Amino acid sequence: MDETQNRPRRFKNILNELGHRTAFLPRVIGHFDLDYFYAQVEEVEDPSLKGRPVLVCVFSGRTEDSGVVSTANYRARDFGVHSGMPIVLAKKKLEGKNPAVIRMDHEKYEGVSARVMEDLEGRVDVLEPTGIDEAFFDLTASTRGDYAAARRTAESIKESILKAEHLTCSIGIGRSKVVAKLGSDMSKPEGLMMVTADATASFLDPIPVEKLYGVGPKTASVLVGMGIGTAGQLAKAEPEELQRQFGKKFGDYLLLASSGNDTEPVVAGLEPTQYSRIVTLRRDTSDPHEAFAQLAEGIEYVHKKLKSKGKSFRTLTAIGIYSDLSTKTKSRTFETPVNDLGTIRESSAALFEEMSRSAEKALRRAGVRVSGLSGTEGQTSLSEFLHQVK
Ligand code: TTP
Ligand code: CA
Repeated sequence: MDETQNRPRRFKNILNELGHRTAFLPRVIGHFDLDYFYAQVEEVEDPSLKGRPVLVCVFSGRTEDSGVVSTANYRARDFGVHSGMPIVLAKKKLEGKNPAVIRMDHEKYEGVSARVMEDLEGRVDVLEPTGIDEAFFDLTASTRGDYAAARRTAESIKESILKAEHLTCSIGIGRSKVVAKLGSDMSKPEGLMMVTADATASFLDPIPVEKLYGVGPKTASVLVGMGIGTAGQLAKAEPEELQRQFGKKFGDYLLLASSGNDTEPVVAGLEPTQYSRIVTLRRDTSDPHEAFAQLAEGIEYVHKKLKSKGKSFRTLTAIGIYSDLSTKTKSRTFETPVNDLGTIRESSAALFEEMSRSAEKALRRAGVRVSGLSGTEGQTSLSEFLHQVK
């Protein structure tokens, strides 16, 4: 068994303390990403779905089929279905293919995500979750810069997640975050791609610029307009020209990223993917207004949290826990991120109103949750900055 498996926490702490001694080692950075996450979780729960196209959807509730596909399994993607596609269109593409159309259950995926991240955290030197199903990690210290050892750790991660959750994932390993992320993207699904330091330049050379972490469609089209279509061409661009076009910070980043020399460290910390508050009502009630009035503080708490972290959200969820302790939720997803108090208040009031129409029992507790967070202001790191431009 290799030494990085099930490493005791004490050993890990010592490794972290020795972090500064890794400065002379070649960096070993990984990127972890679960395959077709929501849909795969549903397949695991209901094995009869295997082999069928699976759509996990957010229903808007206007008509039976109004809403969008949140994610689709690969079988469905083969027929041109993708995230964000209207359900009606996805169903049309899958006519006669016996698709399974499943309502998104965010709570369930958050639970799986938390367990996966905890497992990962114990197997790497530093873990930086960047979304519900993905994370960067650093293995420089524990592997002492050895890519063969890194491969063994990556394999043990894959095995562990498969055994514990029956989920497949893809992992990329390289000397920078950009290279690691490309590795997991390009090896999907069930992939493992290692790009050693020596192979980095030839690996990056033909990569289209829009595939680079942090390069969104807008940046890519400006670059293409400048005659720069590949990472190889970008690496040879004039620094001043890039700075003029994109500003110093992002211009310099583009140059480093395209040569696999981006230096941003993997920063530990579980970024919360949601904020929520649930309050116990003074008495059980079936009146949504009475319940909602008591949630005012909870809503203010969530709003304050968003403001202090400089975050916006896309999904708002009203949570009702009834006198028999059953739970019901109702969500609304906004097209663009929002974070103002008025929107949270009005939308959650509407969701509670809607929820009360179909509830038979009295409410005991009421809550609100915001998720699908993205940075808005006061960015402190390049990752957050990139998260925005992506
Ligand atoms: P992704 O990692 O982008 O996608 P994925 O895991 O479904 O597929 P892949 O195998 O290509 O990694 O997103 C993770 C989850 O986030 C996804 O399962 C559902 C959710 N999601 C949305 O709800 N809406 C979206 O537009 C996207 C892209 C993802
Ligand atoms: Ca994924």
